[in-house]
Amino acid sequence: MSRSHTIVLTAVVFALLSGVVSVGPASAQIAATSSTPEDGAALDVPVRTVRVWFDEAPRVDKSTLEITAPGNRARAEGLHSMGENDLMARVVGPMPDGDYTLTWTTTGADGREQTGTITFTVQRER
Ligand SMILES: [Cu+2]
Repeated sequence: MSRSHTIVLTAVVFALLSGVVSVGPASAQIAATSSTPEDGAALDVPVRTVRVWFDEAPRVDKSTLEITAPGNRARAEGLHSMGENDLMARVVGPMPDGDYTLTWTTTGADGREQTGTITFTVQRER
């Protein structure tokens, strides 16, 4: 290996190492801990409210809860927190049987936006 190759390689290794160091444990990112409905839930009734809990207080003004599904007309409205490190919204509109995705976006104390999804199924008994 030539000397110039060695210098470039050293610079790359140093950049990688300093990147790892800057992601230190002090800058923990907000993460979801649980939800209603639970991720993967199979429900036999439509959902009236959705709620997601986090490992720290989410900033409601920098958060969204959105329900999506093929042909979906259900919407999450009235986003708020119940003061338990949570986001909550009521569900309005029809929710026919189907596979739904609840997408949350929020920002924690570190100011960095995080997002995640919870999926659930509605299948009424016949
Ligand atoms: Cu509430």
